[in-house]
Amino acid sequence: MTATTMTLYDCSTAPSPRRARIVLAEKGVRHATVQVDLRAGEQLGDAYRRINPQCTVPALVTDDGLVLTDNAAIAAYLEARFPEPPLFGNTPAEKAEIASWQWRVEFEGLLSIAEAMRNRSPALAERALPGPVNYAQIPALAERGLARLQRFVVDLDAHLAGRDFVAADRFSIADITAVVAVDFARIVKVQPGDEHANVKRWRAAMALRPAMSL
Ligand SMILES: N[C@@H](CCC(=O)N[C@@H](CS)C(=O)NCC(=O)O)C(=O)O
Repeated sequence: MTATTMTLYDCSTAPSPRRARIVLAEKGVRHATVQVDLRAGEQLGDAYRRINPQCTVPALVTDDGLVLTDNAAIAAYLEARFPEPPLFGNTPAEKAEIASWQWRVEFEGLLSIAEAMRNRSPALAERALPGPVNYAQIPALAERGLARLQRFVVDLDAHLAGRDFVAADRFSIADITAVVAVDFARIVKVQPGDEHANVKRWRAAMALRPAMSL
């Protein structure tokens, strides 16, 4: 474990902070955790707003005084500060392939789940997007999100045929993001089935990494 003190603003049930939790664990970075109660709306309260005006988790307050308010910043910072093990690849070609899949998993996977969930959950009426501004739900977006998500699982399955990792033939940030997306898809009742044997094989292999149980 690296001797340093950082604080992760987390929510144990939410997918976005899980991504940061896994990166911290894979890098072996010791940190404190503060739970933010999203169901109670704590992210919108004054105290948390002072830490992260975007009113989202994760946020990471580093030991050198930075406040990092999204996964992209957190992962980029941790990779630069703690290069081992590399999660963004080593060679230019690896970095490019990992960045490409990271984007695809975010855009086709995570955003589809968010569309499907946030545009139909009664608990999120007026909260169709995270952040300080309220937006009304658009039910058609929930339908589109579900269709996109189902397609994402099919495409991921085809991509993983003959592969052990999402990108560059090595464990990377793209695997972390994909695990979080595939697991959280259950919130809209999408789960890899027998027809997605490659996703299931890859997910079972990922489960051998202790960080993936966080
Ligand atoms: N860009 C952000 C998105 C974070 C995000 O959307 N977090 C959700 C939890 S998964 C959140 O804070 N939601 C608060 C809300 O719905 O009000 C990141 O990935 O770091």
